[in-house]
Amino acid sequence: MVTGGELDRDDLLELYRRMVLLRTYDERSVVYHRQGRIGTYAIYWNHEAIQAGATFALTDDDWIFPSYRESAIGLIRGMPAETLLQWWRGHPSGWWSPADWNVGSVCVPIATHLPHAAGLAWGKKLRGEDAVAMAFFGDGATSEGAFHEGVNFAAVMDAPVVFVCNNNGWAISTPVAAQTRAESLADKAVGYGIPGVRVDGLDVLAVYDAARAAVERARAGGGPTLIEAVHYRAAPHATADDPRAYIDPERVEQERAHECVGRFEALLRERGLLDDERVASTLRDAEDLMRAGIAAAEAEAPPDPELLFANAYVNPPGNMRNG
Ligand SMILES: Cc1ncc(C[n+]2csc(CCOP(=O)(O)OP(=O)(O)O)c2C)c(N)n1
Ligand SMILES: [Mg+2]
Repeated sequence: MVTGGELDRDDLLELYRRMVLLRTYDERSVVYHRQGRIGTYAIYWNHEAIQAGATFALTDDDWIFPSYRESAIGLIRGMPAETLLQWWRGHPSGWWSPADWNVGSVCVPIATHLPHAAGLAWGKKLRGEDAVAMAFFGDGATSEGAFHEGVNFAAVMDAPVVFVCNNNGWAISTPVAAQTRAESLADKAVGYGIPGVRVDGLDVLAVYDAARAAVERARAGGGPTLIEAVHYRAAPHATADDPRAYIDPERVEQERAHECVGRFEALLRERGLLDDERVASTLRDAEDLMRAGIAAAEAEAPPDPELLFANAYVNPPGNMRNG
């Protein structure tokens, strides 16, 4: 299905640029990890259509609440690559102030950022501001108490939140069929009295359309929406995972063959909006940004180990004091 009807040429090319930027960041990060230049990294290869498509429906005043799977989402707001890389290097300069970018801290504890999104959105509403919060989480997150608390609270308060569930079929090694008896994760919306929408998570324009409708509804006072973006995890859960122990490699190969960036690129070529030259220059720009980002991250002075204890103890125990 080709949608995104109201997007003009510049919008479509910007959306493509963001997808390529996200893809390049992800692929380079896996290399940097193997080179020992960043720590364990959560790969999001083939999740770019969800991340770029959903956030394309936001304005810069709207807030984004990422999980570790959307760790680089700040790129689409112009956040420096070195900041994001430093996060994975465990360097304190990787912790940005959420208010600087309207991007919440990367949440590793599953679903814990959903109540944050609900609270922020409710607060905005109480203040008469029309900002929307968009929270990203996985299929596994829908089994967590914080999912229930966040979605229920947002629904009851008509808080302007868009809940974007990336259903990639797996919570590490737990398949979605072992996660829930619900036929679809979007069905869970019924229990909260809010709309639930299911989209193809590899179709960036379908994701955008669903997000745009949800954002409009939220901004108009209609409350939250749950979007389930369905796809299939086409890479390991993270660099520390070996999925050969539990996944069918042939299925993964099939998924990789119709990955989302190439799919959008083909559509734009068909529409005469993209040619080889622009494809190459878009990729080159993204690679340059990453090269500069890792160089800047590595040029930074190592953090002071004392920082580990700052704000943790009024009186550090004896075994944590120097000498
Ligand atoms: C509260 C909590 N429990 C367990 C974990 C360990 N853990 C890390 S990732 C993950 C799977 C999450 O799967 P899903 O929500 O589908 O997101 P995906 O990684 O597939 O994007 C788990 C259980 C965690 N980070 N936080
Ligand atoms: Mg998952």
